[in-house]
Amino acid sequence: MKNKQLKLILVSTPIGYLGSGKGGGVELTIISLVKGLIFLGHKIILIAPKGSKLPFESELLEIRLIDGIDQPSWQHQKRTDPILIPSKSVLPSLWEDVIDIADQSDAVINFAYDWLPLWLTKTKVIKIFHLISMGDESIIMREIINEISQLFPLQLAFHTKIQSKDYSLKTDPTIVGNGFDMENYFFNENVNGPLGWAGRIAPEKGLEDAVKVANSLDEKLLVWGLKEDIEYASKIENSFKKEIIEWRGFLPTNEFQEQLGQCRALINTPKWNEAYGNVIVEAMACGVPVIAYDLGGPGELIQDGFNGFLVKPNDIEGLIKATKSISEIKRNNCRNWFEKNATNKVFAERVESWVNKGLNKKSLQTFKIN
Ligand code: HBI
Repeated sequence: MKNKQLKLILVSTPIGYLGSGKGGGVELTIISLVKGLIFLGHKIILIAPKGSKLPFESELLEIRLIDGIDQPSWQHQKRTDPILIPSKSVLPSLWEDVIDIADQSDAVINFAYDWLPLWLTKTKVIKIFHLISMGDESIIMREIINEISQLFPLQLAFHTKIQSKDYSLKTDPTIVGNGFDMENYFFNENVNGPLGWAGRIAPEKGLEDAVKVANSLDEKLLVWGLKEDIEYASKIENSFKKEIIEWRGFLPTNEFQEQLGQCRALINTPKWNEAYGNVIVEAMACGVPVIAYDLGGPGELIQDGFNGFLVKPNDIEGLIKATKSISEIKRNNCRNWFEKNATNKVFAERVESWVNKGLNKKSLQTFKIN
């Protein structure tokens, strides 16, 4: 093992158990990172809501399940909303468990986009590293993230630079990207497949734009993802000829990647500052080029003309034009980009160096005091 073994506590999102799909991209991030950190030889304690399960076991992994009511999602609250902690909330219970066992660990990594764990950092009771999983969705979250950035700059990380720019931080935060288990994705060289779209079915994901592209090319669109906003989904369906959308549902990774790999392109249409864009990397891992609005994470992951095309946000004509030229993209470029930048091993190495830098800073401080 390259570096000293770390004992790390990873704390999951409180908006649904791991495997429910309610945590969106964070679920995949946590599962991939745990596997990557274990591959590097580190000891992991994962604290997550009851019902959480991982698709693998390891003697280096302990999972602690905590009961409680889901936290309301910031994606469905207003920017000006106060912090809401429902009674019997799982959020404080998760962090009470962390506090109970924190002395057995070198560091804690928080994946929740919530005020409580960020505020806890200020008490210095435990050393918490935060991987922020969204753009700026709430005023009170923006304030506490800015505070932590000033007080504990080495303990804050984002998936992409463009996501971190949302917060106009005074100090440059650590950017760790994201990563997915290479063994779960198989390269598919088929260039004549259908068009695909994947993500939580909700307004901020802009599915209607991709359907307009399929409609104008008079072909179907395969759609994967949790139907989070039912009336949004049916509103789209009712404004087009029924047969355009082929709903494939929220599938486990192995089935999802097998189907996704058959597409000649994935169309990605974020209407918000997407922090990263997991599905974009999953598509590339299968050799599927991505056509995406140049907004948020996708704008940083896609190299226009190399592993996909970037289009001005909301430019449907631009999406259609790019779709017609997608055969210019070599599918190998997509897979190679993934192997170099976004496997869970590469991601785990970036997280490992982020945490080590933060921990060494502490020893540096004690050294100074002595
Ligand atoms: N809302 N309160 C809260 N906490 C989270 O951790 C959270 C969320 N909304 C969405 C979300 N996490 C994830 O789906 C995204 O960060 C990807």
